[in-house]
Amino acid sequence: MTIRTTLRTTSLAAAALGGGALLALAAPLAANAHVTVTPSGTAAGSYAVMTFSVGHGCEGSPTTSLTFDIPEGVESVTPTISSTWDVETVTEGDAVSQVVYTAVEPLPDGFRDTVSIQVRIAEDAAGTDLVFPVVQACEEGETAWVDVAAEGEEEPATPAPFITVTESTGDGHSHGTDEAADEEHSDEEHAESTEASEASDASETDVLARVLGIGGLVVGAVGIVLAVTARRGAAKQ
Ligand SMILES: [Cu+2]
Repeated sequence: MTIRTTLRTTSLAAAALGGGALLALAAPLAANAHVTVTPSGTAAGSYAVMTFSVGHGCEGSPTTSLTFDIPEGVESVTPTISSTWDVETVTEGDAVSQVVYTAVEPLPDGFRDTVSIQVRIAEDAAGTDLVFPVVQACEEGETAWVDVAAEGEEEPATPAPFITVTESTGDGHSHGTDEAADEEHSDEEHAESTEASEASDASETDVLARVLGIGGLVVGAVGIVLAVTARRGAAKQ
């Protein structure tokens, strides 16, 4: 999937202008198809809904299950029931250590779906990253979205979704913003949740628009030069 996206992006951009700025465009477009998380909130000591999006299969093979590891810093786990996934939890002692979503029907490559887990973010987790490693199993093969980039490093090929916990708002039993959860798929929210690791859809669109705009200017300039040349040619005769 990643390869296919990259090729398509490259040919699109190449058709538009050809040449240099293309690699810069191709990378973030491919990155957006990973398993990503959109949190309804990130405040320490609050309840928040983590909505995970799966945007493609395993190299073309349909997705059959998603197994999430629940990190330290999460104090309660309440998976959201889904009509397209069966859900079960794995506990270690009192705590939920894993949440397993199994597709009712395998999710075909090229289609996206989401699963949501409500968590309580620990009061003392402010300033830390909560990383949710997830193994995507497919009819053929699997992809382990478990890698974490060290500070200043480039994003790994298969990054684990994560959020950065913000300061407590002081409201110890806040259930977060349910309205925000309902709007979880707006571009704006997607941008917020993925800003640490990925370029947003919006900024890609901007970049693409700008590149196409520049391409248009170049084509326009070439047109003028040709016109001038033609007229000079005509004048000489
Ligand atoms: Cu991807």
